[in-house]
Amino acid sequence: MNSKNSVVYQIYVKSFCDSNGDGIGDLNGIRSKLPYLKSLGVDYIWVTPFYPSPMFDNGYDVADYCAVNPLFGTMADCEAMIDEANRLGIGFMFDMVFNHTSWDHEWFRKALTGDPEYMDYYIFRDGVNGGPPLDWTSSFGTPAWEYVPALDKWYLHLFDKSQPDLNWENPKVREGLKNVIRFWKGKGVKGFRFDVFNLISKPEHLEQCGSGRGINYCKDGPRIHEFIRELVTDTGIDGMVTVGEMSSTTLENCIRYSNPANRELSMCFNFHHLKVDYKNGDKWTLMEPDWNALGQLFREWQEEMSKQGGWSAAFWCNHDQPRIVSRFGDEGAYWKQSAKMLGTFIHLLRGTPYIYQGEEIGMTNAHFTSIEQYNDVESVNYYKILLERGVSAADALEVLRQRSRDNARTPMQWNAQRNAGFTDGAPWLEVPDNYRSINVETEESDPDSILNYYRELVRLRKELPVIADGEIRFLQTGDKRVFAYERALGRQRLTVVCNFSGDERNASFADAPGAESGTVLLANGPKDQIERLQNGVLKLRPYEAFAILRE
Ligand code: TEU
Ligand code: CA
Repeated sequence: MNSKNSVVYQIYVKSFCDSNGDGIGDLNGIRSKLPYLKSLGVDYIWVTPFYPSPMFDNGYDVADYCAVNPLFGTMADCEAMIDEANRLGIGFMFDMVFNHTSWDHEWFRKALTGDPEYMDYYIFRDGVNGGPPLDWTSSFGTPAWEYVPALDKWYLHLFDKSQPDLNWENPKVREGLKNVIRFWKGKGVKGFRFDVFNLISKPEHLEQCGSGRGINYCKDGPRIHEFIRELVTDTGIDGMVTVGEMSSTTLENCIRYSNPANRELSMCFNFHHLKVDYKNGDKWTLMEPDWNALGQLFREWQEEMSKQGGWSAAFWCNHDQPRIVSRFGDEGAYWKQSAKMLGTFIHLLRGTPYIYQGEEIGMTNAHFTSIEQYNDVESVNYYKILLERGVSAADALEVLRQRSRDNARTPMQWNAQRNAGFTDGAPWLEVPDNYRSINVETEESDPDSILNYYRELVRLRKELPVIADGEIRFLQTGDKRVFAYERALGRQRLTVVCNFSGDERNASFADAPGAESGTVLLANGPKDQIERLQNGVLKLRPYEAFAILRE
């Protein structure tokens, strides 16, 4: 597997940098920003899908896995981007959307003609009593089965109806997808991210499943480990960096996916920690974060992964999540402190940290005020669903302001000029109005900026083996909004303390004996923590974060 001191940067291509003024980010735009990414110190770039697509789900509906969408550039642009990054020592990780294709993919087009060979690439079933085979909903709120009158059959789509699910039981599907990996590997790509990967193995007796959200029946299915191992070993990518998006997986499965002995993946994303503010598990009902649950989840997953040889992807943000500073931090009075605190917590964990574009400068949620400003299929669908549930338009908009995926997808804020320097044209999604103060150029010139703090976090992981390789143990702090952990390697100890609140809080050091004999390695404010410690208790500043190192 890749080395444990690596850091990954995620680019949402549509919103990163537009090189030709059409308002849409593109591959040449990415290439032009490689020196910036080099200066951040990242090792890999995960770039979201840029393949031909009708864009119902912004490219996660792939019509051709081995080509470039003209919206984003050409194959020559793509090759130049890969080669340039490789020269700089940065590897690309491409996004493999293998649970489903677009309905424009040639396999599905052939299936729709009734060709039995290609119908078996997908999951077609007969209806029941004139309705779908099962009463399932998709992840985007719509029914999960779509009727095809010409075939008198229904097909499964766990996401949008333009994203029919593939039938992984069919060896031809698996072979076809292996060829996609081989193709990009041949172009010099250094790793892969696999979209909703733990949904690919469907239940053995699909027809007998109950009703509800389809994905709940499909996660970590019966042949999942076999399918992953086969794909990885047959394409020879088991030495490369690979990450599976494993929404709602179990800890036990996560360890199996990522323990090198199983030859499956380098690591997994899971989202349990990003559901602690979902009321009764519903993303669309607002709730304050359950801090106890958040602390407990990190403790359990980090410690067990460490003990049982698993490896985590450590992250707060991606293109599907609201901005973390707006969510678990404070984008107002404590914008800078809280963004740095959240970065500290993730980057000093055991696992590979991911930085989502704009996180490193403390980008916030979009602050949209009208439904017309939203683009995302999920947001648009759920706005309607919320109104149907009787939620007022104002309340529904408030839910979107906090939960919409578009919060993450606003253009990258490069400078204080028009459109934040993202494009010379009209951006496909509006730029938040705070770009005049929150942008790369401004933060480059401020030694105390969030950007420069992230640079330090990345550098420390490379300098200190205790960060990259150490064991982890969570500490009792006596406060549910103060999270602390200790990393250990040989005789070295790194104690990390983070105040996840905008109040002064007391942190007990009883669980970290000897910490006061170390030195403060890093802090998001003055490095005076050891002097302030009294009788093993430290009064923390709002959103304070620091790390103490000792031999
Ligand atoms: O995401 C899957 C996923 O779990 C989330 O999109 C989830 O549906 C959403 O956050 C629920 O609120 C992956 C991609 O990251 C996403 O962009 C795609 O839309 C989705 O798969 C389908 O390919
Ligand atoms: Ca463009």
